Amino acid sequence: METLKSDRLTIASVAEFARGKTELINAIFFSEYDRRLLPSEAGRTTMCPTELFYDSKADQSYIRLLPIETRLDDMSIQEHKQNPINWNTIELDTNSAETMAEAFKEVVKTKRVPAPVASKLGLHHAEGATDTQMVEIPMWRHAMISFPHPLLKEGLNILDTPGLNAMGNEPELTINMLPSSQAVIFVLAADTGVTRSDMEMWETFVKPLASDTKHSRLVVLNKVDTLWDELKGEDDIQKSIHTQCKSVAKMLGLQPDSIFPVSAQKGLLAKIRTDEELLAKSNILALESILSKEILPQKQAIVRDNIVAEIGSMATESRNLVASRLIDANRQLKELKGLSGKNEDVIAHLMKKTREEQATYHKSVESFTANKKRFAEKHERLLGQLSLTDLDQLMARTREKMTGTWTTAGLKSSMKEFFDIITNTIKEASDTTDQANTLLQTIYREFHKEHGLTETKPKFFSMSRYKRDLERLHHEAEAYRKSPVTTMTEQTFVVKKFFISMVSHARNTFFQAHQEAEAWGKSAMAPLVSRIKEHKHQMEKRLESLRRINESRDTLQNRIDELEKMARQLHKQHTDISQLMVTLNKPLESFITRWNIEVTFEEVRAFLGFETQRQWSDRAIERTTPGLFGLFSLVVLMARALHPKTPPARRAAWYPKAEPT
Ligand SMILES: Nc1nc2c(ncn2[C@@H]2O[C@H](COP(=O)(O)OP(=O)(O)OP(=O)(O)O)[C@@H](O)[C@H]2O)c(=O)[nH]1
Ligand SMILES: [Mg+2]
Repeated sequence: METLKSDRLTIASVAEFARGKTELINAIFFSEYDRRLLPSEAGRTTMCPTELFYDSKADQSYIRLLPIETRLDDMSIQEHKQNPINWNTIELDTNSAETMAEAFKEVVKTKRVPAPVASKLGLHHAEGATDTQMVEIPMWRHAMISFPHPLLKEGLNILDTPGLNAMGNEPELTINMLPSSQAVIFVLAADTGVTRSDMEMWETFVKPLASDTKHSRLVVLNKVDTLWDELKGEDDIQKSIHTQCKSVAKMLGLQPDSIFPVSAQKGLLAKIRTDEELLAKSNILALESILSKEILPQKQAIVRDNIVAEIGSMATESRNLVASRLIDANRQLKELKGLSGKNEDVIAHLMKKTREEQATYHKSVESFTANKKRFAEKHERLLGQLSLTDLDQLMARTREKMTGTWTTAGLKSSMKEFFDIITNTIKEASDTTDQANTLLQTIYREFHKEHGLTETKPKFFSMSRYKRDLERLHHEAEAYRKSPVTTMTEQTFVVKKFFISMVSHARNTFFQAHQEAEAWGKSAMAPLVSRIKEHKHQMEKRLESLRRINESRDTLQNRIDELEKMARQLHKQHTDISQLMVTLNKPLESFITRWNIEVTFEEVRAFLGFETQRQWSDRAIERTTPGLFGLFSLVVLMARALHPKTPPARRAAWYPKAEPT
């Protein structure tokens, strides 16, 4: 839901520390800054989950940092995000890559605190540290970086994560952020091979994501440059890389060709120096191409779903309406054509028949209204069951109990209680949904039977997605409690933190279910209501035209002509809407292939002054346009030859210009 709403796409990189996650992000996404933008160093570098994105609502680029101390309160990161007050904000000067890289260093800052303070924050530190000993902990719990990089502006979100311990420490990462991302890159390093903690990460955090088909999971074997032995021939090097990929694949239970051997560091270097040979050797481009192949269709699907969700039902609705008008017009036509030459009695009889029909119709509308009320009651009940007020009370109680208890057993029992209650509520809501759906089906069926109108299918509501989500959550809570990660840190603290983020995730699920149920209930009857209105209108019109014909015979042919014209128009409308619907459901490929062309048109207008020619004659325009194109291409090629990297921009003192036009 979140993705559909915001049309964002998240790529997350996950791995044990120092495998080169951050370097990979630098190399793939930010090489044009001609330097290492995000801090990447030997040892632990990234200290907290870092999100890179573009916030179009803010007027300034920024880094927002959530202090580590907020771990002591019971708010989830998601909740903190709603409130900028809790964050330290640094304004980001995007004019120079250097100052940006400097500002990013703030994100990886640490501080030294006495061991008990670290414990209290639930952060892992070396066993047996005495109370007076100082330990190093991250300054920040979470970082959000917004700046107008083109990819980020397109809606790409990048999530850089710290190594294993930190992952275990911030359960929201694993409960919310990773499952809601569209692609996860799991990074291993050729110099360390697959260690125990790599395996643990894989098993705990990455492998389970595969059950969700929406995910792309890429496994990267980084730092293959450590295998570039200069005493060996190229073939031998390739062979040893291949062998390592094979053994990695075996350990992870994957096919050998699903492991990507790359060198992020050399890739970044090659891009900065425009060293084609090194770039090819680093294999970064192959990874990029796979990434875009996997990601683009997802982006397309998101956009398409959005469009279809927005106008798909509208189109269906209009098509049905047009179809019913068409049927009615044809019916009237048949009636009227049969009338020519008949006497007044027949017309009077027809009028009587129509009036009777009208009466029966009114009766059935009454029964429909009664049914509609029954449905509204069911819907009301469903909304009550999914009520956030009740849930909020339950959440408050659960949190209170959890905060009060420091024993794992105590936490377990309050968690169990919480899950028992919500499982039951969801079950009840699901029963109500079934009843409401059945009722809806009956109403539609009766309506069709009585009025013989064109088929409109009711839209049913399903709780199954939410049920599944909560089941997954419950399952994860159980698995997490037993996972080895928890034993590494302050057990109760982490378990507590984890459960609290679960509770807020559960709230989110309820919230979405409630919203969807509400919208559904409101629109479920709408097609029938509009059909009734339409039908009423049509019957009145029929009576009206019969009356007019009864009064003076010669309007009959006019009326027939009128109806025929209307039928033709309706038929065309029907075809148009059907075509629109076909287009809507087609992949966006044709649109994407046109993208380059459209961009070229836009740019030649903006920069080369196309369409603003001074000549008057068409032939002169036809001559100069290709001429301009050709000239422009030459200029570009010459500029490229003269300045292979960045062509200098001529600027005036009053007009700072970073790039040439
Ligand atoms: N030789 C070599 N070194 C690399 C490569 N990629 C990254 N490194 C180095 O490995 C070290 C760790 O890289 P990072 O990008 O900080 O690793 P990380 O996975 O983000 O680590 P954390 O942030 O600590 O979780 C740095 O010194 C990088 O320069 C590579 O392809 N080859
Ligand atoms: Mg890092």
